Amino acid sequence: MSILALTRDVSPAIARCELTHLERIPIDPSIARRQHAAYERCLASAGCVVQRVEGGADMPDAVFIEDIAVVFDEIAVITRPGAESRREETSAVSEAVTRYRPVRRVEPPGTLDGGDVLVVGRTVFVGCSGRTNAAGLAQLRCSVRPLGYDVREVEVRGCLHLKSAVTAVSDQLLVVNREWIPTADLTDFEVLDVHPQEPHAANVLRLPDRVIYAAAFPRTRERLEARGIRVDAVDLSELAKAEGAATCCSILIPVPTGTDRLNPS
Ligand code: CIR
Repeated sequence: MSILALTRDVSPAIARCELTHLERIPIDPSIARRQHAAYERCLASAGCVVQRVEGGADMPDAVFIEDIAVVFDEIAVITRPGAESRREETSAVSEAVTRYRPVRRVEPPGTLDGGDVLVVGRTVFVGCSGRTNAAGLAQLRCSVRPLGYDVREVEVRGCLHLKSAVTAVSDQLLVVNREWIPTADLTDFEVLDVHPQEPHAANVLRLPDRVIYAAAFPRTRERLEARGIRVDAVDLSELAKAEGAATCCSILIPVPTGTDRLNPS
């Protein structure tokens, strides 16, 4: 198996991104682009095959590709983002994902952002955030319950997405900011708390042998490393001004080795 990592370039218009919990401050697209390229190199050095989805220059948030598709082993679900400004991001991502999975789509009135969906083994946590509504959650459940996934709703408060508050480092261990989600919703899993001075530190991008992690969280990183987890840190500070984090800049798709090129030669 290989892991294909779909990414999307930083738009020159990123400064016009959606913002929910942050004040708008200037974002330098060239710095954001450099950081994004370093993130892609980090994925490649972890063994992922990085493929950029074309287009999106006029879509300020296109780099945050995670929100556009949720990939399972059996199918992919193309979302209907909660922010209307992001809905045109779906067509190119859908075209890329269709090469690797049968696709289902979230239809109106449903809204769902990929950042609100955390898949851990056969458990699917879905955050009810400002971006994901009950209809979106119900549609996702209809798509994956027949495949044997247990879809659990999680209340999200005070942050953008579920994955701002919790991600998985293994099938047993979750990194969590308890201020933003009730841990009672996470039964059956062990919880590692973010450092209190690092509220945004719950977002790790899980790969088979390591996690990719924002360099801004050294204290929580220590906690991860103390658990024996390999952490590859990357500076995502410019993307963080657009409310982006480690998971949101890629869609990971396990594929049989040899089928991991968008344009096989
Ligand atoms: C937005 O508000 O949609 C973007 N500015 C940031 C999206 C970040 N996505 C994610 O964490 N999954």
